[in-house]
Amino acid sequence: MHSDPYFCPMESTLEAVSAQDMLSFEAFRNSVIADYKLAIMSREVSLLGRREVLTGKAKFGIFGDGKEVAQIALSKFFQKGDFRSGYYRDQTFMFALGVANVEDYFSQLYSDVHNDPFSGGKNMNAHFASAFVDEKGNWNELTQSYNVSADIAPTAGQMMRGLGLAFASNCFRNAKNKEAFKHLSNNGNEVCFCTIGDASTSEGHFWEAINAAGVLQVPLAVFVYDDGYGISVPISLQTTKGSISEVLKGFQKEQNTNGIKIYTVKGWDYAALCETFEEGIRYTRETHTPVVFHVQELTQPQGHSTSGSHERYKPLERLEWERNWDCNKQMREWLIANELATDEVLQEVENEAKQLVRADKLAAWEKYIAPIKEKIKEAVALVQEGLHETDVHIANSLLQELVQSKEPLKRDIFRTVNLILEKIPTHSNTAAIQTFLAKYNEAEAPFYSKHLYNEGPKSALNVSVVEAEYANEAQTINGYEVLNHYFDKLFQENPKVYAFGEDLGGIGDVNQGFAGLQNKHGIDRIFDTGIREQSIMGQAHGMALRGLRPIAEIQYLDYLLYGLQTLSDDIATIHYRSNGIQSSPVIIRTRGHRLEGIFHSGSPMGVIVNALRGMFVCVPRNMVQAVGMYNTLLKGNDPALLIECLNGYRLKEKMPSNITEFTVPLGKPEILKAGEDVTIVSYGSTLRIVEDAAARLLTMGIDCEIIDVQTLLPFDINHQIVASLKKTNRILFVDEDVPGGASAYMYQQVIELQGGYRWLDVAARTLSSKAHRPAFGSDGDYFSKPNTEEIINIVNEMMAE
Ligand SMILES: Cc1ncc(C[n+]2csc(CCOP(=O)(O)OP(=O)(O)O)c2C)c(N)n1
Ligand SMILES: [Mg+2]
Repeated sequence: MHSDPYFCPMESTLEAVSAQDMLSFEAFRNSVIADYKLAIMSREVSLLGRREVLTGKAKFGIFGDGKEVAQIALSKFFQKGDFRSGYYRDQTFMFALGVANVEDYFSQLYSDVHNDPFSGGKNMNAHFASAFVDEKGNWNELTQSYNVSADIAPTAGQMMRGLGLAFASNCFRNAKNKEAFKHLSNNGNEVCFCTIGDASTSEGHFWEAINAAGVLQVPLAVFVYDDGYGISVPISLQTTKGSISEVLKGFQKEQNTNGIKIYTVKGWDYAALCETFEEGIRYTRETHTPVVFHVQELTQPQGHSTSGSHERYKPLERLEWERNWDCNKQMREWLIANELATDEVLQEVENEAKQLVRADKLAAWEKYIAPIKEKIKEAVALVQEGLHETDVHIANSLLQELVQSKEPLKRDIFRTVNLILEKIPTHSNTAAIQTFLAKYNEAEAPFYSKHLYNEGPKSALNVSVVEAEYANEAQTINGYEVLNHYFDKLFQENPKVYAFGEDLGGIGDVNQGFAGLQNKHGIDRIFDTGIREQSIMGQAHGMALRGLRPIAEIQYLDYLLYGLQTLSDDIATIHYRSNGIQSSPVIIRTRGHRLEGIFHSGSPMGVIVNALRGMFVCVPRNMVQAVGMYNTLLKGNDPALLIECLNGYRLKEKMPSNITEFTVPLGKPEILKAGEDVTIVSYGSTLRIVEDAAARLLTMGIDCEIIDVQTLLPFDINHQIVASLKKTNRILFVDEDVPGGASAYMYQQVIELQGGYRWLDVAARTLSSKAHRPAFGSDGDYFSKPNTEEIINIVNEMMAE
């Protein structure tokens, strides 16, 4: 403890305070008052933000009131190059860093697609992001910026990403070739600041991340904002012993153990917050020991969000306590008690802060609403032009509402104008009005859809095709050996690539793709993890966001469900929800479709293609195709899942000579066997059953065309399958998912999207596994999964129809 009551460590304060100034009491006082002013500004943002929602200018609002002082304190120790993985309460933190300003904040609240710098109007308010990549998809100099990974709403999801962002610092600190990473890291000194609410620590994600951080020893600083509630549910129903710091004690690092360091601090105590954070952040930055700050006694002056009122569930005494222990009120009293400012000075500061916020809020609203009002004027002029006298009343009564609305939406323009055209079908200006609507739609709609995938030079779809080459004496080897040779060469050539997962390091994965490679390329690049799929996904995600190229394993496809939340909510949406300023090119490697029994033979591809829009889903039939897809993916910036066939590791394949260069294009099916009578569409390990059936059908005089779709996302970009259907007029989709799973997805793509229905002579069919999971043993497989006889029967039926 420092004896000087005014002491607040300011080494890394964001305000440029010179060393000399530091010594002066005046400078110290000014900076503390500036902090108070920021706290007041941020509070005003919360108060006005709520009002904007309640008066109809925005749809929903969630604010950071009651957490201002702690965030100002922690932001002092956030350095350039550091990362944040946080949640919706962090507005003051973001204002303090300058990552957000008040105008930006309100632009996002208004879901302004043109001016919300964090998500382009896609994410709810208070979901922040800073740019990690430039427009071409190249990584920025992240050592020079305050880095904020794009927020998600699912509580505790940020823990997974935070673990990964922190873990990347370990990768950089241990990297042999530091020169290659100069723009991404300063020797791994970067800390990841991870904020989370007290109630969200009830999620498994929190515990999985804390345990992994304790094992891995990463520079992760977790701030638990404890305001005693998760919406209406009190901490007594959330946390054992009602205290996260108490219950974490077993994780406490001791001499000669790993673990985490735990701090507790009151969220209204400015001086203690500064001191505690300074010590803890310095410690984790230097030692890479994770730290948890339990920030206690925080409040929610306006309750949880605009969706409700906390008077409904907080006892009167609690509400009274919250008023007295409001951090801004406490800071004000502290300033006066320590003679750092008088009441008059603070009133002036408060007035000025409030005025600034009002002006910026207004500016954001004007920016948002002016172009919409402009369009309304245009629409009104077009409707009134050439309007027949008898129709004036109809048109005006509809236009009036639009013109008088204080918060008109774009959709109101479309609705009103279309209604007018419906009611006045003889309007002489109909053509011009329709052109206006079409153009407006064309201009606006893309803002709501773009950036699901990379579109520019870093799109894997733009990677040029390099055919596999084979030397005359090319070896024929096992599929797993193809992978092993490939990974060996890949790790020699590309220092950004890392691989990890359960049983991947020491034994080189359960099918030996990495056998012997840890010894060769180092335990820092090829390594084992605990059994914790969700945080393996998060680990990969954080590394990828920081410019590395992780290949992370899910040991068997069935266990992807454990990692699905991070994949679906976070990784698959990051490019979209950050409006293209962040990318996470993870490659999730797994193996599946056919092994044994209920939990090792799953092929939940319908779940996957529906959950992972925003990722690529590759389903190669053999390991050479898999390698070609890995090569393609490594050239792009989008995340991908690649499923190797469990029944393919011991099949013999010829080894290409240009193993790290050849590419397999995504979204381009391959015709494995040309035929005239029936098109059979499938992928992955099922193709071997299809090929077996086709050979037997040929002896019966039925000539099948077999198409391997190769990737489910994207799916047959050039519509090659419908071209086959035009020839055969019969089509069967076969896979190992449940009925109505990915086979239904393929059916929809070809029959509806590609217009395949026009070429059908007989009803299109799907053949999948049974609805239950595959039973154990080879007969369990035969009676659960599609088998050769079933395919033969269906095809015969189709031929006879
Ligand atoms: C996975 C998930 N479950 C539920 C919700 C709905 N929800 C949003 S915030 C919240 C309470 C969170 O409380 P806490 O973590 O204490 O944060 P606070 O809002 O109090 O700062 C809940 C239940 C959600 N967003 N995500
Ligand atoms: Mg809470």
